[in-house]
Amino acid sequence: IPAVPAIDFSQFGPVREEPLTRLRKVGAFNLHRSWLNVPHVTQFEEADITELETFRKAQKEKGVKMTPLPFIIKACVHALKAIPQFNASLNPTGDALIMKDYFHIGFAVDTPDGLLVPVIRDADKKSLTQLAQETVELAAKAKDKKLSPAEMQGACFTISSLGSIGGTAFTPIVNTPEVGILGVSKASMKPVWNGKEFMPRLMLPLCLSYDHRAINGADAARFAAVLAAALGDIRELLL
Ligand code: CAO
Repeated sequence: IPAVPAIDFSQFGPVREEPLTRLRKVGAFNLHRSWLNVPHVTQFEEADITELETFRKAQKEKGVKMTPLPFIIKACVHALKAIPQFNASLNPTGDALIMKDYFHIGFAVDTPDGLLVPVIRDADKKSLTQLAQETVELAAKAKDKKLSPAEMQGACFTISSLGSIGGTAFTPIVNTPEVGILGVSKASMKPVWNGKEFMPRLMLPLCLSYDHRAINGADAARFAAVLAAALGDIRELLL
C-alpha cells in the first residue's frame, strides 16, 4: 500500500500530540486488518418499529428498562437461524465455511478509552428481559474496564448501535473472522404508503455489512428482510 507521507502540521498552526490508548491501538489494528482482508458490501434496510415501540414503552411503564437493542439481538438470532451462512466463518485457507450451531452475539460499546465488544453467549436461549439486563451489565462492565477476555470472545455476529446518538445510515466494518455486522442508526417518524394513504410510522435504519467472499448479495438482502420483518412484527420471533 502506498504510504501516507509524514507531514509536520506545526508549519500550518499550533498542534498537540495525544498518544492513542492501548485499546484504541488494538482496535485500529483489527479494523485495518479487516478492511484490507474483507471485500465489504453494505445492504441497507428499514424496519417499521411502530408496534415494537408501543410494546417497549408499555414495558418501560412497568419498570423494565428496555432499549431497542434486546429486540434487535433477538431479531438477529432469528435471522441467523433463517440464513445460516451469516452464522459462519471462512476457514484459514478460504475454501470452506465453518458453520456454527451456537448463537453468541457481540455488541459494540463506546467507552472513553475506545471501542469494546462484549459478547452475549447463547442469546438464542435468553428472554428479552434477560437480554436487556445482560446488555446493561456488560456495557457497564465495559465502561468500568472490568470485562474479562472471555466476555469479549466467541461472537458469531456483531451489532453496532449508534441509534441513541443519531445518523440515518453508516457502513460498519465486519469484525473478522465473523462474516456479518449490523449497524443500527436512529429511528425516525416517516410517512409510509399503506396502499391507500401515507401513515406516520417509526422507521429504524439497518445497515448490514458482510464479507462478500462468504455471503452473496441475495442472501444478505434476505437476511436484512428477515430482520426487518421480525422487528416489524415481534410475533415472528415466537415462530
Ligand atoms: N433509535 C432511536 N432511539 C434509540 C435507538 C435507535 N436506534 N437506540 C436506542 N435509542 C434510545 C434508547 O431507547 C434510549 O432512550 P429511552 O431511555 O427513551 O428508551 C436512548 O436512546 C439511550 O439508549 P442507550 O444508549 O442507553 O442504550 P442502547 O441499548 O441503545 O445502547 C450501547 C447501549 C452500549 C450499545 C451504547 O451505549 C453504545 O455504546 N453505543 C455506541 C456503539 C458504537 O460506538 N458503535 C460504533 C462502532 S464502529 O466504530
